Amino acid sequence: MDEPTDGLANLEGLSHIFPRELRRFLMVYGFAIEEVTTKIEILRSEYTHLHDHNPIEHVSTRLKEPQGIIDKARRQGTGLGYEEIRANIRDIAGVRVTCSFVSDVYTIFDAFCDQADIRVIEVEDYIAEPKPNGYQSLHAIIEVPVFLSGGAEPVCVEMQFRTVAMDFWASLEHKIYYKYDRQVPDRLLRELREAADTAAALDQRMERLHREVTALAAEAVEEQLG
Ligand code: 0O2
Repeated sequence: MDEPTDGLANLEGLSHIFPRELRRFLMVYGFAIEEVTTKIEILRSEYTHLHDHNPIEHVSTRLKEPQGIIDKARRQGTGLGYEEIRANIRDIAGVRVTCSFVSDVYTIFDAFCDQADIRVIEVEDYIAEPKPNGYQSLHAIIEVPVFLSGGAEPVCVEMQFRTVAMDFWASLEHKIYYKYDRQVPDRLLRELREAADTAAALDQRMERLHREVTALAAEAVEEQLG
């Protein structure tokens, strides 16, 4: 039988062993990801069936590795006990929702956060106020109940809502950042900032086109009916 551990303290370099307590700790975050993705999938289906428009391009999820949790706890000066980690590291479970248009980002975000069992803990709107490097996304830390045999456990999930253009920019920026070991030359930083502005302009343009096409299609239907 697995030995109980004193939180993650004795796991450095041993994260492949995964004692039972750690497996249970991570399992609950995995269930929270499942709860959240089910909610998002239901919203996607509802919009597709009732509004003839699929606002969600794709959904991706990630569960932080034990070593990543330990590294973050050390950076934050958080102790390595499970309770401290649970209380202070709120991005162990992450769900990213990539939408077609900026309006879809807010529509899905509102529909998700308005659900009775979702508690919104913190929202950071990097679309309204992009980061200095140009990064855009709508971030939220939420709590969702996970129903286990012993009762419901509220679990934190970091949610990111963004458009395809924002996602494209962020994934390239992330690669460049790591390629240069976080010391990106000034010229590239300037270009990345400009590329973020281009992506935002593309988002605006595509949204306008989408509205025009939708209006034209509605007119065509009205003409046929009337
Ligand atoms: P991963 O593997 O994606 O989780 P913190 O995460 O707590 O250290 P903070 O300031 O509380 O930092 O969170 P913030 O700024 O909301 O960022 C959390 C996540 O957003 C990051 O997770 C990235 O996924 C994404 N993100 C934030 N800023 C940028 C950025 O400038 N460029 C890119 N490409 N992504 C960004 P992690 O921790 O980096 O990794």
